[in-house]
Amino acid sequence: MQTLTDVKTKFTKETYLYWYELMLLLRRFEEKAGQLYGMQKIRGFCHLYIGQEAIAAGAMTATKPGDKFITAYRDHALAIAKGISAKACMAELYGKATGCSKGKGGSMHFFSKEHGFFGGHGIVGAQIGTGAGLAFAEQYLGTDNVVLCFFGDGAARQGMLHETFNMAMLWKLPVIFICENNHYAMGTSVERTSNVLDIYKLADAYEMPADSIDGMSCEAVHEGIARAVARGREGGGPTLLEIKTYRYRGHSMSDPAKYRTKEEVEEYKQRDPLSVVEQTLLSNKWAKQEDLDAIAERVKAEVDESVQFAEESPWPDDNELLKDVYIQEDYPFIVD
Ligand SMILES: Cc1ncc(C[n+]2csc(CCOP(=O)(O)OP(=O)(O)O)c2C)c(N)n1
Ligand SMILES: [Mg+2]
Repeated sequence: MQTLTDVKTKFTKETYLYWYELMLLLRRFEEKAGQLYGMQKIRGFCHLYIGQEAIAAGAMTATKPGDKFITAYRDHALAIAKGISAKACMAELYGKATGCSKGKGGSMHFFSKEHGFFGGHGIVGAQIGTGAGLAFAEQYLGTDNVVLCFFGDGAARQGMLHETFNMAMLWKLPVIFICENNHYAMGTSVERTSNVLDIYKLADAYEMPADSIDGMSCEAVHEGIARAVARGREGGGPTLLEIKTYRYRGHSMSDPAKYRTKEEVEEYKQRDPLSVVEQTLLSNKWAKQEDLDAIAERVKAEVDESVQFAEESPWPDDNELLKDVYIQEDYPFIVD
């Protein structure tokens, strides 16, 4: 895969090839995870990102490696995009010791400080406050890194959002709040939870810059995030981006999908970002079908290897149970 420095800022052949391979990997990884869940190789919760991949793709080309990401439980794609290997992610889904959270987090709690990926959070909206905390750390340390703090349309209804928006604006923290509006919180549509249907307008109350973005377009996502990132790096403070997207699959693995029509799902699939980027590559003659087939082969091999790795990896040791789970035995501030 190309390095990100090759594909930044301008939308060139390289940019589209990067987006294509990344989104194909994210989709194939999750399709495989869905199958493995059906085979009970993966247990517990599992929320797929399929359909929302353009957000991960645009976010990656609009940021640099030092920037931090934090998100909710629908976290596989953003974790892989940020550079955690498919192997470490699949092993985490299996609950194996080689997983990115040592097999103790599972699907909802991917984590790698080394890759700047700070979870994976199961409590709806909790990561909004934590994201601002990460941004405070960057500001305090004097870096020019920004934090991309992702959350859903349902999370926008949590009180945490309002407290965090106030403090983030007060302190001009380098955080970009990204509401991935996929139109539903489990089975409840945005229309059924709020009078304000344009979520980005919530920023007005805090005089926070905000934008509404088409989340089925990698270009639009890139441009929107890049603008917010530039402001954040220069000390201009936070931005709220509402990125309108769609998940093709159910909320989690058991979802009868009675709350939406097949036609609605099909309508979004017509604008599938993976197909759009594929068409852009072919119609501009930036890639031939055999080039795309070679990418697909490479991606398939990466996903297959991740499954083999997860299968062959050991379970966590019993004595790992109480490690890394809040405080350590040798935590220096315990007084009894
Ligand atoms: C505080 C809290 N309340 C309720 C839940 C149960 N719950 C899990 S996911 C979810 C829906 C959230 O939807 P949204 O924020 O739109 O994210 P999406 O699943 O669409 O990505 C709810 C209510 C929870 N995990 N945490
Ligand atoms: Mg949602």
